[in-house]
Amino acid sequence: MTLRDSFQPAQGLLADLSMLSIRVAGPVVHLQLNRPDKRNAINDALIAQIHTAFVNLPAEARVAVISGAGDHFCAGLDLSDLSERSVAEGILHSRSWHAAFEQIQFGRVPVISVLHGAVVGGGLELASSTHLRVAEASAFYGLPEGQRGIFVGGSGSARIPRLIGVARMTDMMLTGRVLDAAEAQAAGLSNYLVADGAGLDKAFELAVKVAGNAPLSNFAVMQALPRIADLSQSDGLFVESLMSSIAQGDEAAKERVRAFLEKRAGKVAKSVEQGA
Ligand code: 1HE
Repeated sequence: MTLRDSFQPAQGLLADLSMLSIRVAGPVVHLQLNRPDKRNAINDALIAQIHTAFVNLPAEARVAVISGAGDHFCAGLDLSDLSERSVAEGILHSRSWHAAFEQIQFGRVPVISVLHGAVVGGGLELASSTHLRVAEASAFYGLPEGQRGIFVGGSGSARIPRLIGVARMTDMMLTGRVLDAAEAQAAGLSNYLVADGAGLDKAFELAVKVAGNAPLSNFAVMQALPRIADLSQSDGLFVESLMSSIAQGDEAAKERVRAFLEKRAGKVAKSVEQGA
């Protein structure tokens, strides 16, 4: 039985998460945006459900995979919510997206997104808050905020330039340029590019690898790495020295190093796949 066949519905969820489908298989939790009739557009209820789900991941989860039901990953902000908001409500709304996506980037487990079809606006902001992005060939990426007369509000201005640079994001927002899957892979937006329909299996394969790492190594990669990148080199190296010695001091690290020295652990080997 493959991992894909062994997923079971998650038990004991705390809140109404009706717009998400959440299933677990061993250490992997799979969350699916489940609003395909609206192309998984994110309204107030769905952003709250995403936040709640990531705060309350099943205890056994060591890694999460997020994908979208239907033909698209996510059409971004539900535009039918937009027109009635005052400026003050708009700020709080944006902050609610920040809180949800912060929980993804700086939560308990690494998160892998599976991107297909439209990955636009807030959908791209969501994808940018995950740690690894697996794209299918059908994926296309846009920031139609510029055309809709608005601005990114779901952390895109902070996260997307860190992936593809301010210049590319400026182009996407000013001109409405849409990147196809190959362009986005070349730009560094996706980590892996696979055939249509192969994204989930690739993500689950990666999830099993990530879940097999020492928890403190994953913690350091998730929590220390992006923060160090935001520090001066001098401050960053100081934090690195602390983080690396904390990780090394953990019994999991000691056992893994011993395993290599005693020839019980694998060597670093060339990848057979190129870019996949
Ligand atoms: C929506 C939304 C939405 C679809 N809000 N209802 N995002 C956008 O500007 C993207 C707008 N959406 C699209 O460009 C297209 O819908 C797609 C390329 C994503 C998909 O096209 P398609 O042909 O598969 O679907 P569709 O026929 O356009 O849409 C199906 C239904 O979903 C339809 O509703 P229906 O009641 O007529 O069936 C659409 O109205 C609905 N739908 N996308 C509301 N986004 C925190 S700030 C973030 C700011 C942003 O994200 S701005 C970008 C918003």
